Amino acid sequence: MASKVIKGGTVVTADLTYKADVKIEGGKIVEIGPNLSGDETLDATGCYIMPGGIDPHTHLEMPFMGTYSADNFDSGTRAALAGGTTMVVDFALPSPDQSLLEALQMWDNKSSMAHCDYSFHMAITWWGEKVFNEMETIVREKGINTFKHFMAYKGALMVQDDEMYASFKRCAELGAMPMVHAENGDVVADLSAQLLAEGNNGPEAHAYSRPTQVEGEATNRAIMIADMAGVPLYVVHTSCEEAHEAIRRARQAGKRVFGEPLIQHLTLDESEYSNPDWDHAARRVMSPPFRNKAHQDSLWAGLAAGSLQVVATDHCAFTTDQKRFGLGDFTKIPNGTGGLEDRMPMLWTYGVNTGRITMNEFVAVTSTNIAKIMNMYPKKGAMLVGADADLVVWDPEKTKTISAASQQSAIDYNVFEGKTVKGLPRFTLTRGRVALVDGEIKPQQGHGEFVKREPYPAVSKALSTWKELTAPRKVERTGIPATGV
Ligand code: DUC
Ligand code: ZN
Ligand code: ZN
Ligand code: ZN
Repeated sequence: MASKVIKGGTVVTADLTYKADVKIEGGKIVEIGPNLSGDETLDATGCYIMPGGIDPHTHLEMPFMGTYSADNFDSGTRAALAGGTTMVVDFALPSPDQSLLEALQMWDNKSSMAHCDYSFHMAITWWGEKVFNEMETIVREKGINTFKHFMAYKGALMVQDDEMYASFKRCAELGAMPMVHAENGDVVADLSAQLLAEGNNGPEAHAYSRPTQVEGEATNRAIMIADMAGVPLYVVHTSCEEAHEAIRRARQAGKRVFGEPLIQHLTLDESEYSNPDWDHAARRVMSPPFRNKAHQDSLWAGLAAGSLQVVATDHCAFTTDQKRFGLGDFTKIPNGTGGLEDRMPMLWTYGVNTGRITMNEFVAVTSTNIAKIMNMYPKKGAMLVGADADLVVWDPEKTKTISAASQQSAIDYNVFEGKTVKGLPRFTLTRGRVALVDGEIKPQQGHGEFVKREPYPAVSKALSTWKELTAPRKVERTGIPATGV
């Protein structure tokens, strides 16, 4: 088998920085040490050799708000590799009443185009005996151990508290982890209607309809429900201090709760929505919306302190034409922004180069922590012999100005347009295959493989049946006081 050696660089892991070469064979790391040789050499002089990024939160070719997100597993995973990300975890999203297994089949079909490895979370978009039963197959046979719940998008994806509690309990039995999109969907619906009635229909009203209290309340509610169900909880796109505070408090009390800021919320703020150009503002409409600087500071502090563990993108890209579905009514602007290609360079530029986080913390929050939380470590996220050779050779001196004109994503703009980043991949390797050389993508559709993720041993409980779950609990009393005398 032909071998490769990445030579002359500095290895950076979540906890160590040291000079070493890295040897790869059969798609795996086979040796790490000084003076290695192999059939092919990749020059890493002046570079850092790090585990490739993992984006735990993408929506590729997802049916949503009357359309499909514009990046599919082809353009989406090319974008990932161009920015040093070597794996994505995408959300399989059943439509109302669609079975989980049918939705999974759709995602299986779409993902055959992937250029890098991928896994899935399963969304719980409705609740019933069929979903309850299928969850077992999803976890035990399909290798998916995370279930997403939308607390917003009333009338579409939103689940009620009783459904969420039942689903969380089912997760506990199966050794799976629930995830939540934490926004109070009832309040959002009410505020949206009020804003529209007042004639406030532009993209800025999207942000007014989703204040930080909406997110703080839902985050806290989900944490308490998870605690009662006896499961850990993963809170996606944590964007504000109120939500961060709830996560911090829970962790301090010994609850296993994880928080995931997005690179967009860390680096872009609410002033984007007051741009006089409708397209500019609408292109940045996502949920939760961008916040003010004080909330950004809270998120950065959380990454440094460890109260927030992960940086993701929620990559859900729509073209300008798609965004214009919401001209005259902000509630019809498809929610979502891109970021897959820019997450790592933006986080390096605004995090490492500014001293907010260290290089080792960068590896932790873009890769290693994610692999551990999603139960795929050390196959992924590790610089260890035997781990998959998903690697990035990072040139800290390389710069570029982000522009839609040169991106892999299929959309016609970039929310980071014009920002100059310093720190970019020289090489990106996916299971030993070189997929990026100095900014040039070497695509191979279908190279990506599905990564199975096992249940979490820490939470498995005895399985119940639907009947047991729904049966009222009754106490047999021996003493009943007499009445009427
Ligand atoms: N938020 C978005 O902005 N897009 C996709 C789904 C979501 O929760
Ligand atoms: Zn969401
Ligand atoms: Zn603009
Ligand atoms: Zn999302």
